[in-house]
Amino acid sequence: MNNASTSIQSYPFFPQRKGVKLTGLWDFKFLQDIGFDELDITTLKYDDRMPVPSAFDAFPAYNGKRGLGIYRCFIDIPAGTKSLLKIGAAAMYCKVFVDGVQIGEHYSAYTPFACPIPVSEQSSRELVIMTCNRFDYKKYPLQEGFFDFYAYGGIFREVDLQILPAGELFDWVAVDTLDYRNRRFRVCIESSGRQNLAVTIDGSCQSKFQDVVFKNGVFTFELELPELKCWSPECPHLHTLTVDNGNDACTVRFGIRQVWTENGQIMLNGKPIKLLGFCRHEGHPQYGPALPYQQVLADLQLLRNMGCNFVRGSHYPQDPRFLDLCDEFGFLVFEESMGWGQKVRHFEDPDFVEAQRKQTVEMIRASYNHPCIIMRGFLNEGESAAEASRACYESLIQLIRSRDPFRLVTYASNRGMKDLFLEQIDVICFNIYPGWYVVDQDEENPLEEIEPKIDFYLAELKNRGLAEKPFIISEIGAGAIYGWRDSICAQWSEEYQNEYLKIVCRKVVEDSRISGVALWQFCDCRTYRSARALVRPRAFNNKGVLDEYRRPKLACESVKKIFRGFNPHEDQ
Ligand code: ADA
Repeated sequence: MNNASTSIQSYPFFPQRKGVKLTGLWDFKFLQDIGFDELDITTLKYDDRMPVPSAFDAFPAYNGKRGLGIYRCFIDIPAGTKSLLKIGAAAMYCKVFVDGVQIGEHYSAYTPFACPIPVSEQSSRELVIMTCNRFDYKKYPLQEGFFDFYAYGGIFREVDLQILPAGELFDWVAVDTLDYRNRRFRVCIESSGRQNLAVTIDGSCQSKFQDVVFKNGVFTFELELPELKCWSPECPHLHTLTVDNGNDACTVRFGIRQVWTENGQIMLNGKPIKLLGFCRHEGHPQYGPALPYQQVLADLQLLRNMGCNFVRGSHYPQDPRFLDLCDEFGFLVFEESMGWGQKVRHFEDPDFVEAQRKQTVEMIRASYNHPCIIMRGFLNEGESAAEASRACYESLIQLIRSRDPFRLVTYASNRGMKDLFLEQIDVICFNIYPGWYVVDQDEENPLEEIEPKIDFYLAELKNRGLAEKPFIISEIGAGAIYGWRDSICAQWSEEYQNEYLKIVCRKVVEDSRISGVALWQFCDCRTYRSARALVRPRAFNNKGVLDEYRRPKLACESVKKIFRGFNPHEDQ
């Protein structure tokens, strides 16, 4: 890790704005029987307290309950001043009220949003965030009960209050590497108006930026600073850029790195990389997805210890604190939007497509400057073998390419060679479970299925003319119940999972046609409360190499040995 780049500040950061993190205990009320649009919050009596951030239904009093989780606190905003509320994630959907008046609503569990707070002559203001964890496709089509991970509710991520200075403000700052060799990069600044800009990189004032263009509320200019260091997994150098108009300022952190594909490989700053890692859900039995910072850090330490350089954030955008740490530790990330096994009926529904597009834009804007993110994906295991899905898939591919042209685009497919849209993406990602979900249930040695199946896909992709695209196994794994040891190495034993993952990991590191793997999965996660759990003992997805408390199963050591033994840059 590169000490010079580490920081306790999270980004973007607005040094001129007075701000408060609204973390801490809020008043709380849970209501099971009342509708999301029926409640009059002005008469509500709060009878409990709940921390922010939190998943309220991870707490014993509300475990497994579905309804409204209403959080309230009082905030101080100087009279007559403009302010902005930034909400990291409020799940599954929410309404925001200040002094009893609705100021915003949001329908996406894991993406951030902002609400301007109306100016008032009163300085003490009542802030209420009403979350709802009830499935309601009409309101919130992005998340449904058939998804194989538990849908929690609450304010999962931090809430920030920013007091805004009068005058022109910065909305968003983006930095893109144009050429890593001479450290040339482009800066785009969304601003509420044209002003003179001062630009600082790593604390030194820059005078060499020229040709500033201001068009449609966006400043654009390029900088070339050969003295800057590049970002890579081995040396994750990070830099800060501050823009200042004398009134407002914004600091972002970025890395100089370029990613592209060439001859079936993923290239990072001109070197081929093999991605070795896991799919990771944000979850813990005690906290749900609102993980304490300590746990986020511990997860990354565990991944690093297993020799991983890659994480797939399944199946929704991950916590920005996690992404900040991935930047600092040098992890490579596949970020994906919320999606799981959606069908043609979804893709034919314009409201669904619109909700997908909206969350995609929110995801991209939130994580744009993280060098760790090298690819973006969407619609995990959607019905990508049907012609009727084409319009939705194409619309999301184009949207990502237009909003984030410097990253790779993909989606995790479980349709194998029947998938219709592989030609349109940069990296082929297949979720496959040979040797676990077997075709022949009488087969006594299902582990023997694994390698031939992977070879089959590689050969078929080549026949289809897709060998030029990097191939990643975006999911593969086997369930193991923690502590269940078995001398005949039967399914659900730690032994079976261990043997399974040894075969997979060896194959991935040895076969140059495979650009990477995201093993399914990092740790066990809570899933269905319905009879769907009949294939999920304990109602957990047990394919973690750690259990839900991060206790290691047998396979951890084997994965570690194989991943750590592999050094992709050894002979270069
Ligand atoms: C799918 C899905 C995962 C998980 C996995 C499994 O591939 O993408 O979320 O459900 O299957 O364990 O079967």
